Amino acid sequence: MTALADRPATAPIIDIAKIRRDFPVLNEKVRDKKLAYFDNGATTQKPLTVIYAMQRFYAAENANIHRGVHFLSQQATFAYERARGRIGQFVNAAENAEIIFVRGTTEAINLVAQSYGRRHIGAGDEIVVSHIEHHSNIVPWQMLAEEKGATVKVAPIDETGEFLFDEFEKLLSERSKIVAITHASNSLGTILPIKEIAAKAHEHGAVVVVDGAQGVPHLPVDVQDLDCDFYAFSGHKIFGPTGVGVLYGKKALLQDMPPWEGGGSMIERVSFAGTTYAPPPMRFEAGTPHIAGGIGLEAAIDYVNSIGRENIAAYEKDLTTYAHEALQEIPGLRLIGTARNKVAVVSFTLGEIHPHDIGTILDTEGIAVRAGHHCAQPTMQFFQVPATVRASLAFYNTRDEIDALVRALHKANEVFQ
Ligand code: C6P
Repeated sequence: MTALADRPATAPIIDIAKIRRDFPVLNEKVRDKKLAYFDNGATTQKPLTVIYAMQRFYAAENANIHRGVHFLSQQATFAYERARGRIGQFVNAAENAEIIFVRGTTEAINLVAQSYGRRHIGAGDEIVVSHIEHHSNIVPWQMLAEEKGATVKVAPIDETGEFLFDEFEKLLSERSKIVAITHASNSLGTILPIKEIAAKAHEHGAVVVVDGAQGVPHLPVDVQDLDCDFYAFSGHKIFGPTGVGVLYGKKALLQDMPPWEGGGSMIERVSFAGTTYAPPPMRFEAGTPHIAGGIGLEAAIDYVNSIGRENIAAYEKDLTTYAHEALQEIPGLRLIGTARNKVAVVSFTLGEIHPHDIGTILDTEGIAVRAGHHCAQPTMQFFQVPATVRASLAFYNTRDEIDALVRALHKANEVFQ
């Protein structure tokens, strides 16, 4: 289709054919066409190792955890806690107790807002977010601010979607108590300089909450190096199951935080005279958790490690550049989000065609994208568009699939001419 297809790959070789065999859904046909799955920002596909790990748990090892003396319960507890440890290593937490299992990024951020936030935020305090946050990293802070009489400040971006560090710095003062910031934007792909943001926020005494939903699937993450106070991510966006996610928190902060949900597992001792709470992480894990989910997430992390996070980042960078260059050839196509440092997210509009119509045409070609506001309405407002088409890539996507996308977009142009 395009001369770009002849461009030599500069990224380190990863064995795409093998990788694609590991993800059965990628070999499905959709609408009688070869599936090209570009909706990885919404959720990623699962490798067989994840599917088998969860199947094995339910078929041979299923039991509740932390409460049984019988063999299966002890095995399940061991597996779940081993998963916690593996996740801790993956993000380089100092201790396993800094890893809290939650349902996903949304729950992780709400946990911080409701527990840390309600204890530490008061009238007149300020919470700083960026203009390109997902609603999950805006609304919990607005709810907290409304309850406490605090204010949410917004760090601006430029017309490429780049985070304006100097402008962010100007917003900070002794009133800043929380900086809640995304590692990478889900609608534009912009990567934010978390380490520098955290250092600056700490100079002003603010704690730093990172929404890592779109960071961890694409970038190596070292929470100690970033020196963030909290880091949240979702299992299903990193090739693991839905319904399980992670909140990393610095131990000293977690120890000082009250529980936000009450129930079994999170207590030390309960009586009608009063209840005492377990230390972290159990203090924040009331009730029976998604045990198979934790085990599946461990398998996903092992899978990602087996490919290598540096290899993934390099391969995806090459593929994203290829996609940008190929898409720019299409008449009327406007890329939304062209920051220098991006994860594999390519957002665009095409002439006056509504993104939903484009999404529908692409679907008839077996191409799965997301068309909409991506739960980032303030970002859409900034670019003065109601919605975009978003192709969010993963390491199993290929240049051939990008070529198929380009062909389908030419077709959309013809249909709507
Ligand atoms: N973004 C997307 O299509 P949950 O739903 O809790 O797993 O993740 C929420 C979330 C938080 N932050 C960012 C940056 C995200 O991208 C998401 C989820 C999906 O972009 C669904 S809206």
